[in-house]
Amino acid sequence: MANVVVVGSQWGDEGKGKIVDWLSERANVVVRFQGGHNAGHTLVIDGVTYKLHILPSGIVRKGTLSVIGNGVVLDPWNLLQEIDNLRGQGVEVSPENLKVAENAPLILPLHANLDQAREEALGKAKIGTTGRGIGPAYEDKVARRAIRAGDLADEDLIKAKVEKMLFHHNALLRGLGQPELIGADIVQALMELAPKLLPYVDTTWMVLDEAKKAGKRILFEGAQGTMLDIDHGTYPFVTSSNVVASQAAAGSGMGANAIDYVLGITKAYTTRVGAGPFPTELFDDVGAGLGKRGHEFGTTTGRPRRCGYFDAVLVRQAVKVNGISGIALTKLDVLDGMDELKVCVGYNLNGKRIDHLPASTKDQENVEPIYEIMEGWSDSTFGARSWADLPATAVKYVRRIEELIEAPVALLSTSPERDDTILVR
Ligand code: 2SA
Ligand code: MG
Repeated sequence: MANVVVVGSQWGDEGKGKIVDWLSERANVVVRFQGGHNAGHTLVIDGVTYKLHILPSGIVRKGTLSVIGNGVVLDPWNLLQEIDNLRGQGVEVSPENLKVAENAPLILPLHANLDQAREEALGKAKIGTTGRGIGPAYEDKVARRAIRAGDLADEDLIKAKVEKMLFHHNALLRGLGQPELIGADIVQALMELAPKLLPYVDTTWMVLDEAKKAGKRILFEGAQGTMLDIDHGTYPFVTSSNVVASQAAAGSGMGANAIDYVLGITKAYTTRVGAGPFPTELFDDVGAGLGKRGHEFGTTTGRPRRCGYFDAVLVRQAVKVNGISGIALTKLDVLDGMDELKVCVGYNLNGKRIDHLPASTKDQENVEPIYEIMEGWSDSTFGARSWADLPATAVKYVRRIEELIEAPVALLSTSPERDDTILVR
């Protein structure tokens, strides 16, 4: 495999961290191309757990270059903290193995404050964001007033940009009856930060072009999942970036032809954190059992995840909008011991059968899943390392999923340990 994009095919938390880590062993460069520290990728290596939020997963491997691309919104204070934490765990991080795009917009404290204040004001109608300031930072990027990593080299520019940014944000604060922000304070905080961040800042599209020319293998590490994509997800209950595979090109400054393979990470059942439609959600003991056995708590916020049956309609849609070449199926072992399994194969909407998730929020809330019932298995699949180790009914489940989603299972993962990865094809 040459250059691979890894994307989540559901609502995030599909187990991308482990697969990305497994793939990063075979890559020379790992690139984050969207999102920010709302991602939470857990890596377990030789029994040591690393929790990454903004750093690309390649960072824990010697000799691998990690790139934070222009498509990311970067909280620089959080980045420096994460670097410190990793160093505390004995991981080397330096401008040699970490590069930050000069054109990556920064998340400032005002963005996180706004994110949280808005969620609070929305009350029951809230999105359930991670509160990290992701949405407001992307808003400022699109509104052309963002401060970008490379700007930190120029104090005069920072002063002008902060003023422009506050022209907007202070008007908002005034409207809410809240105290206005003082530009000089923000400028000072950014200037104190500058010497710490700037050593990592680079023209990353060029770095990546050089890597490509040198025949290096590049891994694009997606965060969140397709149903959280700003265009293709369950809008407005989505994150504020494009998370689909094509964003790997735009969000890193590489051409679309840099992508050789799109790997969709897919959990053997479905979970979601935060609010929004979830057709196969379970509110019974079966759902609670999935959450318990699957340790379904968010890496970033620790929130319990909502759980439900596998939704093949939704994943098939993800296969199409990403151009998924094959999937990595994760957490099959969580289904061990269930007598029967249900797989959603279509929806009923107002008395009509449909085979895709409609775009309207109202329709998304009203679709009723049509289930196919499959036999479960009692044997353990946990830690299985070969296809032959799997119970026949588990194999049947996997094969049926492949058929329904119109994509092959390229990898099967049966535990958080890296070595328990079954290469199917
Ligand atoms: P935000 O903070 O503006 O991005 O929140 C908007 C919605 O997006 C959801 N969201 C997520 N849902 C699941 N996982 C997320 N991150 C993963 C983690 C990382 C991953 O483990 O924490 O799998 O890549 C994530 N980030 C945002 C959020 O719940 C809101 O519904
Ligand atoms: Mg996660």
